[in-house]
Amino acid sequence: MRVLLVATNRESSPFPVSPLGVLAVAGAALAAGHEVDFVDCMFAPEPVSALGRALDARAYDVLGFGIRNLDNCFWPAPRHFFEDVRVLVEAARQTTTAPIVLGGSGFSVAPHGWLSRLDADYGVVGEGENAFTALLAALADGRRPDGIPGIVTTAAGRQGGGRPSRAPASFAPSVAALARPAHHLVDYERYVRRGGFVTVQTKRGCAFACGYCVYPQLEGTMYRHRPVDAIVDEMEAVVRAQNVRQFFFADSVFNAPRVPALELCRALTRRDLGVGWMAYANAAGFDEELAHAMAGAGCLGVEFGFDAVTDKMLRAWRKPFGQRDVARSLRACREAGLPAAVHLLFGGPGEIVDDIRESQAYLDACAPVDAVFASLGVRIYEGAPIAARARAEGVIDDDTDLFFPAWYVSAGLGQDPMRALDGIARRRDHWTTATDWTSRTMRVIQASANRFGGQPLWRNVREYGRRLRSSRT
Ligand code: B12
Ligand code: SF4
Repeated sequence: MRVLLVATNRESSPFPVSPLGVLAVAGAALAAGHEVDFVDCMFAPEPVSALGRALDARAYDVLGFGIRNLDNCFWPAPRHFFEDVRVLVEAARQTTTAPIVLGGSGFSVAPHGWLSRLDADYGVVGEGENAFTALLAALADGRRPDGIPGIVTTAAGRQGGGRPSRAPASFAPSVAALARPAHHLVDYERYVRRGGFVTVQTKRGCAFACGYCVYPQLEGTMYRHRPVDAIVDEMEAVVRAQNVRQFFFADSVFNAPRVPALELCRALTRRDLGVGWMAYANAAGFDEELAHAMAGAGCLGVEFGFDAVTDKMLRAWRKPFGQRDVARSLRACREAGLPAAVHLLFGGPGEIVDDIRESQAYLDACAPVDAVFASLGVRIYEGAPIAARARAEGVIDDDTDLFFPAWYVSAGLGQDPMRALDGIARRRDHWTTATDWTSRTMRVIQASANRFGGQPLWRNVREYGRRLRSSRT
């Protein structure tokens, strides 16, 4: 079959993210013997025209649209990506009668919301490799794609009326056998020049169940590891083909489980590809041995998604680590010379302003970090544990359409929680909040840091903070 895959994402904050999901599906379709063309909307001045040119050049049997983001999960300045996708799907509909398939993480968090609003034929919930190739095989044979795990149809989406309901995702029993993502379809140099990376996954799944998180829904709750050599081979192939050396491991949590992460670091050190990489980590089992192994393997900096650092809020979010693990992780980075940033998520169940103060005091007492990103407001997604709590508390009701953002912000943070958070965050140069990220000055700084700053982009946050704070006083 002739397949056109379109990566619809154009979000450039915090940097343009390369379309690993679509490349994974493209790799699987190529391996199954299909012809695949690709349109990357990220840097296209006119995405609809770019799509139109591809459709004019060739007739396709199937069109696949990759939807990475539903919205930007950002309470103080929410942005929804429905319109970006709608114009593309409508333009395609006017040009071709080929079946249209939607997929991607932004699709999978709200599949019925998308299918009830767009004139598409099928959606793939969860992993795309097996589901999409099975769908292609069925369409090629003229069979109805009934019973393929992960495939939802527009009719089902319409019945749902966009209302909260979940479709079961499909997960490959093993990711070791999946085809390699079709990295050759992307011009990585353009991403890297703007602060981006080549994205690679080392495993899928998260075995934890933190209160707001949908990652286990998207990737499953069982860890499925890729063989270490296959990961390093994949990176080496990209380095050889495109001479780019900046990588991001897009695992939900790089360091959990710990032993495969250590093994990967050792393999990277042995193979000495001259690459630099970043990853998201948490505090579970993060220690000096791992920090040293990561630094030796080319890690440029660790982003810790702690979300909380007080015992009370770590418990409230059901995080799989405690305060002592936080302190140990930060000390380990310090000792290994690894730059570290901490992400905190304020506004969780039962949180009060004193908890923000306590978080700051606790981090002050730990080994210093380069940056603290303090977010406020929790995006409520269907199926995440917080959705049930928000319903029970009357924040949302059974009819709330979570395709559009709804937020949980603890009432204990008062009438103006942003102001409360800013008041505390501004006492430290390396703490930043949405107020900084949305300021014009900061956006200009971000754009130029992405182009000229080197990685990690956040390593100069303390300096920017000092200047911003002094320019305000
Ligand atoms: C790593 C990551 C990041 C890193 C990216 C680093 C990098 N260089 O890639 C950082 C921290 C920068 C980041 C930023 C953001 N992210 Co993020 N990120 C992730 C994460 C953990 C993994 C994404 C990934 O690459 N997965 C690996 C690939 C292989 O999986 P995949 O993309 O899902 O693709 C599979 C399927 O979806 C499907 N598929 C994909 N495309 C297609 C196309 C077709 C046609 C078909 C049929 C199937 C299909 O098949 C693929 C293979 O199985 C996910 C959470 C998760 N666990 O999925 C969130 C996630 C994708 N991010 C999300 C969001 C919102 C963002 C931000 C907008 C804001 C934020 N809060 O950080 C920014 C946007 C950045 C941008 N410019 O677009 C959301 C998206 C959904 C939503 N809620 O809107 C997720 C799901 C997390 C969440 N909160 O729910 N992110
Ligand atoms: S927040 Fe992190 S550790 Fe917790 S469930 Fe989500 S991905 Fe897993």
